[in-house]
Amino acid sequence: MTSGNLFSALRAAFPANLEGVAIETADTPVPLRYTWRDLERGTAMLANLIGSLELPPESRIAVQVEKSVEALMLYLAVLRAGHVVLPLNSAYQAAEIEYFIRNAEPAVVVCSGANFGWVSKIAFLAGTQHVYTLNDDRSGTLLDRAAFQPDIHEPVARAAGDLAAILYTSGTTGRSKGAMLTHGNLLSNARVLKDYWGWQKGDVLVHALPIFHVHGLFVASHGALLNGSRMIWFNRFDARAVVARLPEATVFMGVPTLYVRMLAEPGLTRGACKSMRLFISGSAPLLIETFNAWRERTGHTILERYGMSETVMLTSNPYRPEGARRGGTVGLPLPGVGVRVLDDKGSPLPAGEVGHIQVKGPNVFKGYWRMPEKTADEFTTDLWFKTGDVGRIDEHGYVTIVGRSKDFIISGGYNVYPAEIEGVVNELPGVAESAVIGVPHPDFGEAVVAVVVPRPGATLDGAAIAAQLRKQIANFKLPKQVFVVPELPRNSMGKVQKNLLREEHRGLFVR
Ligand code: MLC
Ligand code: AMP
Repeated sequence: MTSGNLFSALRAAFPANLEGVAIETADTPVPLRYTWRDLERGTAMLANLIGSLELPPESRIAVQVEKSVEALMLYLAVLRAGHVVLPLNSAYQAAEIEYFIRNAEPAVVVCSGANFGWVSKIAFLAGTQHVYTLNDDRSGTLLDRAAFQPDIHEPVARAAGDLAAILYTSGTTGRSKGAMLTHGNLLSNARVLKDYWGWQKGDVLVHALPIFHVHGLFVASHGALLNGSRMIWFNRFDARAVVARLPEATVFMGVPTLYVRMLAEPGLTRGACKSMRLFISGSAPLLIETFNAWRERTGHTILERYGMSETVMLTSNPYRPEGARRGGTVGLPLPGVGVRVLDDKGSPLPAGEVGHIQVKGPNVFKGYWRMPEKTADEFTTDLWFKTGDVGRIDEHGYVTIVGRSKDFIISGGYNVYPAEIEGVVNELPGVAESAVIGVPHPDFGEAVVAVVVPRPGATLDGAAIAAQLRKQIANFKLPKQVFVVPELPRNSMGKVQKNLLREEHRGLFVR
């Protein structure tokens, strides 16, 4: 039987002799070079360690660690061992982690050594049997244990419909939902992108994105691995250092903030980009100013694409001809992906009209983990997934995203849900109510801002609120500014008018 295990497909693309460098680190104290054989052996040893735990099929393995090549190997090893990876943003704080662990009930949790105290307490209380540590300097109990394992391992057979990963995405109401992605979802998408973006022999990817979300973990890593391509690997994004390595590379992927920061580097020149074949942007809207400035400076046209945790990649601007890449649009539906735009009543709209974007395809997830009602709500009766994005498709098939029907902010490529932050703020002593909004920001695209109303008789201080929130939520969700006001603007129905607040504060960070 041919296994549908995603790992096996990626492994099949490694060079036959396993020689040559697969990944070279760019920001470790000394450069580390991992050969294809190192990836093969390292993932085998980790998969054997996981196998030795004799976990039930499709056990969840939650991972909250700093980025490293070993963290990527752990992801691959979980696939190889036939279990389900649960990648978690390293910025999440205790309350956030507790929710994910209680909800997903992972059999294994891997965290950084620095967080072992509080993470292991949460995990053991939630019934997790095994907690390991993994640090970005190759230390920790995970690798210590794996070192005793054999370096040969037969990938566990998986069907295309079996779970490979659960990615938590927040909702406008209630808590985060775990989007269940299958081996087939991820592999079909990776294969389509390999072809669509013209991955070729000799490609070298600069990998500078975090590996706990779709963009860095799936789109970037799978792209390089499925093409047997070398990666220049950054554990942290540093614009100057990345620009310095472009002359050795051919492909780069980033969220718009990365492009904005690289444009601020004088070293970003046509010469520095001479070997580059493709610059890809996604996860948040790329401003047309950035698109144009990049073309002017480097001679390259950024290819913008659109995707989601629930669906991996949906649309992309064309690879060829380069002139067909249209700034301000997210391009055309990828082969095999259906994209349609509907009005509020659910009727299809003609080309050019703005409505709700719905999608269908082999890339679309299996549903939300243990939330059948939420899953049912997000699909139409004819099984199209409601993205929550609002946009239009022009007569040539190009999709433009103009807004979101869900209330969320995208800050530096990370989604922030106002309802979640408001929930935390409203619990603080002296707070009557709050409204969290996104306003334009030159670096992060949008920045989080909170407007807070005190209870009668209470005195609140914006800076003190921000300091308190820092202990409770991931740093990228923190309001960059907190305003204390006597009341929130409301319409005649009593609904908070966030549009007025956004208008009032839209000049806070930009002119
Ligand atoms: C960091 N900070 C942020 C932030 N990232 N604030 C708002 N939004 C963000 N995204 C703040 C920190 O809280 C901290 O504040 C200060 O910036 C410095 O922290 P840092 O960790 O040193 O920041 P830096 O390394 O500069 O990170 C910025 C960044 C990072 C842009 C490199 O956010 C990033 O890697 N973003 C990529 C996100 C991504 O991969 N998204 C893909 C999702 S997948 P303080 O106050 O503590 O100093 C998806 C689907 C799809 O959406 O289509 O791809
Ligand atoms: P996430 O749930 O973190 O995967 O974020 C997915 C959301 O990011 C989508 O629903 C879009 O709103 C947004 N997104 C992704 N790519 C783009 C893009 N190129 N332009 C605008 N928004 C995007």
